[in-house]
Amino acid sequence: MRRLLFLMGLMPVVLLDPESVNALPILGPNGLYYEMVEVPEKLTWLEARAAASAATFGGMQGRLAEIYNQSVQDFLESDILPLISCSSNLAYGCDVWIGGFQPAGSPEPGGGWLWDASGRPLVFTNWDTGEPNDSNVDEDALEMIVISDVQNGRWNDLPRGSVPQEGYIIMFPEPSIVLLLAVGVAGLAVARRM
Ligand SMILES: [Ca+2]
Ligand SMILES: [Ca+2]
Repeated sequence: MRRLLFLMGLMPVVLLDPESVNALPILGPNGLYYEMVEVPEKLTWLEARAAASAATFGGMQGRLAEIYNQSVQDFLESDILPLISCSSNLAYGCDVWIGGFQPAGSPEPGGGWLWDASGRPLVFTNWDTGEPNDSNVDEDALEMIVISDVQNGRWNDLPRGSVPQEGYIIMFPEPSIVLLLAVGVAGLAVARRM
């Protein structure tokens, strides 16, 4: 019974959008968990951001996924992207939101891009050919192209509050908690040496 309760505590909880289809979070190469959420009726980046921030897993709060290096990009392509069925849009494939955005006033189309939860700049990028292009005017949010010929996992800029897409990727825990843990571990290491 105690084991069952423990396992129930690790089940992901998403408070918004009961129509979504949640895959189980999977541990990535950087020690964070990533979860694919498919939303057949589609949602905007702002809606995905709110849903990811309301999701919890094992007591950890989620945020839209952030990708700092190639190993996480490779992991998402091999382990997370295959978990979306794209059943609502098989003819054209489907795309998912991740946590990058471009603050107002940034040089277009490529300037100023940040990760939303951590505030870190996009150093590693995986833009699709010709992207970012700001083509719809105010394409200031980041998405991954999941199924579209050979474009699996490439990045594209789209508007934040329109042009809804078929899903989003959550990361657990949110980066501010990771930072606190890292500072705590570093503090312990220093304290032990003293
Ligand atoms: Ca833009
Ligand atoms: Ca674009």
